[in-house]
Amino acid sequence: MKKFLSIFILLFIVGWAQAQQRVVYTINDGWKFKKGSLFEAQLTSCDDSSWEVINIPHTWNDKDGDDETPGLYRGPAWYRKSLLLDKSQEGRQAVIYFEGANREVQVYLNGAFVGEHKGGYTRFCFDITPHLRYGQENLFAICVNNVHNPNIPPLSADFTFYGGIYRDVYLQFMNPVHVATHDYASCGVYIRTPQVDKSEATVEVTTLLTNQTDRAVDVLVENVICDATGKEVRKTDASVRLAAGETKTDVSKKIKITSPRLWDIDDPYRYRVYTRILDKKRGALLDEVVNPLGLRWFEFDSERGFSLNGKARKLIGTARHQDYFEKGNALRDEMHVRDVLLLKEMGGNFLRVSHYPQDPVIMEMCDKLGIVTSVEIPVVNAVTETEEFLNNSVEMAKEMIRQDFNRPSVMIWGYMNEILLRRPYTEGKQLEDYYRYTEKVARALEATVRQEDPSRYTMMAYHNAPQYYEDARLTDIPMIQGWNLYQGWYEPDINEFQRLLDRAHHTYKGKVLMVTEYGPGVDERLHSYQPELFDFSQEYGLVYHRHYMKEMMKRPFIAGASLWNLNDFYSESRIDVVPHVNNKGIVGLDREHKDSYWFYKALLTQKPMVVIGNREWKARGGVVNTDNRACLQSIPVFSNAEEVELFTNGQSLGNKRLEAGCAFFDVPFVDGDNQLEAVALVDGCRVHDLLTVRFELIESFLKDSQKPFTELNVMLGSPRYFEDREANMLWIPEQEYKPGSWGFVGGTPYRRKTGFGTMLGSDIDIYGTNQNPIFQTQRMGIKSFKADMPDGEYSVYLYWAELDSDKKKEALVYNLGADSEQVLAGNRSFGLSMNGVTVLDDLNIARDYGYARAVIKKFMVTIKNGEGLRVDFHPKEGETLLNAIRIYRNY
Ligand code: GCB
Repeated sequence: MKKFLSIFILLFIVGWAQAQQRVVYTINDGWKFKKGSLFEAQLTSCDDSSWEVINIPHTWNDKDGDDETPGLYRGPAWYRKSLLLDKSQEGRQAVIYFEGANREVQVYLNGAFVGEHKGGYTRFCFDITPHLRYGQENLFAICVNNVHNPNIPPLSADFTFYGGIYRDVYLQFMNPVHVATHDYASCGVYIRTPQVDKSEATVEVTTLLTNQTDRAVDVLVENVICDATGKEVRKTDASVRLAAGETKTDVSKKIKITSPRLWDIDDPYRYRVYTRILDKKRGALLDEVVNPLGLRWFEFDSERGFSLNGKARKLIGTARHQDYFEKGNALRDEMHVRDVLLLKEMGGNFLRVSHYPQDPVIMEMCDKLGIVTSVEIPVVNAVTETEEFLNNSVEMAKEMIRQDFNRPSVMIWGYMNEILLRRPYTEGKQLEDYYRYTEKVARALEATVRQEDPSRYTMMAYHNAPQYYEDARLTDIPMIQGWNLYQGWYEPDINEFQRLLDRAHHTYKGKVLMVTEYGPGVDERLHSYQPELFDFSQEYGLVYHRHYMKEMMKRPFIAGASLWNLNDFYSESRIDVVPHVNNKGIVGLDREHKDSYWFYKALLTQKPMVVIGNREWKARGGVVNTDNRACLQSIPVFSNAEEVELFTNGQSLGNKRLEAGCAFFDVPFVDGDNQLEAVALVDGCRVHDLLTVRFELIESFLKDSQKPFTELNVMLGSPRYFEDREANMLWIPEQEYKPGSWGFVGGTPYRRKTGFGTMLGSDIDIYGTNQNPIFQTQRMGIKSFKADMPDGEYSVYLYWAELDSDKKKEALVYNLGADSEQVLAGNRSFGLSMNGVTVLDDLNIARDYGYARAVIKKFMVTIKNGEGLRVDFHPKEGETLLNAIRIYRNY
């Protein structure tokens, strides 16, 4: 009987205690959604039966902005959800909590206004206790607006401003006496570690307590530090009296932990701090909040760089945008998690969480995996000279800091990125005033950050216009200068990069320097054996990254670097090879690994590895260029070994020494499957990698081939290979015609003029296709294209786009210094004949199809009498042109 009684008492206590725990769950699913500013959509009477049904995370812009319907919807939209809440939580404090919604939000519950929030990247929450009806349906109606608001940063940026509730939404229920949730949506607990070393750490916990009842309560505030296994290590408690309705701060006694296990990059050990509020008299648990505790000390030094727990570490990692292929920014937690895992697997130890605070799971993962972070607010490109802009920016900084205050991974708070990139004035008093206001915002933000959190460093990221920043007096304000550098991309001379680093080191004595951005655009589908600036090839990507890494590693004063960017991301205003996408990721929008990812992995990871590059080049091929009917093409192999051996179809191609993680092998590819195997020895551990490359051998002489002619796809004016992944077909570079073979006669490749010379092809968006690279290069003034293929029935496709407009293209602001100067097109017209027969007399692409539109004409051609194909171009006005040709044998 006694036993039963004690079990009963125990069950009662456990049950009762559990009832007092916070209840937190998402309400993401099955919302009604409609765009527009809808009249009285907050009222129950509004009929939403015809609205779309969506799940959160959600953005309404994920499908916007293709060629035919350019632009993206920026305006208001409504979300509605009717939710029956049972009575289990009745009498408790109820909160609706948003992890992020872009960018102005108003929340209504059962018709009543609950609250509003400005800013698209920080978390926010509202007390909904007075409006909830338990045991009944409750109507949540949320208006979200992503329209431009000059007082809410960012004003402009190289990323898409997706509208929507794009991160999780929760309901939270708690005892009316609880750890406060209303302090900028923080967790209400702030953990400080004023002193940490190997032998001892001091911890101090500040808790914001609130009593939402109408009577005074006496509570006990407990902070229990547990180790990673959950074992209690230290505990403090204090009695606090809270008057009715009072919110009060409790600062714990200093808690000492001897011989602490430190949080480090290689051993990110986390203690846990349980902050509990107990009813003083009855001992009942009223509320409990748990936080990670990482014990570490760190320093940034202007000469020696970064050190963690007394050990010098170079921070090398990436920046990251929260995008995914065709999903915009509305990602599931698991997809965020995957990105941090990618960074860790690569051996990265630093994440620039840019250009805005991101999903809490990102921060959680960085804590867990030992990745040092810098987090920043999205004050990007420009400021508005208003108090409201300044105040909103300061509020965002407070939100960011309080929300991620307890993260051991966070070591830097950032607050401005390239703030003078889009100066609205270029000279005179207006510019001077603008500079003074920008300085005022910077100083206010710096002061806010330092006051909120003196334990971390502050950072601002500049673009390569130091004079602007000096004139605006911004170079001295933050503790760390971050430089976003693109020499060898937006600027021609890659060697200017290291000169700039040395200049900055010399000029800004005493300032900590980081390279907060650097990176070339790389389209996974493009390859080139003559890589050059702005060609978007995987190969130029490697040239660029190898150069930057070599120079940064040589310089201890560079505390760290975050390459731009972990992943490709959407940017509405950007036109490169993939319209509206910034291709500077080392993984693609779908997380496909580009060669540069493997390069970093080989350089950074400690785990033995070898990887054959060009892994994703599935439609691969090339023209026979050896005596024994093979095509010699270079392949990169990445490894952290000293040497690597590569085999092709069982034959060794010999050993090569790896230089900074890479070795290049000339592989004689044969037609069909080629089995490649790379073998290396790393610290006594044998690693190997296998890759089967299906290769399409293209005959040099088309008639007497051992392989009957089937097709030929050639891009004119281009040394690049392009994979059309939709059709699994390969485009190869042009060549000059030789009898028996194929190629162009006459003309020159199109190169656009830029501020510092000419560049391959065009960088404009081509309408009506998503195969931009085929249309962005061309041969101007071409006389003929000849192919000596056997007799038969063929489809011959000719590809064109008019790249020269008579309107000067608006320079893309991110093409820093590389603005195209468009030549006036005039009225280009030419005739076309095939094997002497005129097929077109007056082809004027601009007149008939418009500027920058993909034009493909398919001609049915019979080749007979062994004469091969000859396409002749007859100029009438201006120069002739051809972008690409596809010859396909029907029979
Ligand atoms: C920058 C910006 C970043 C851009 C990047 C680029 O300097 O800070 O937002 O995306 O350049 O790719 O041009």
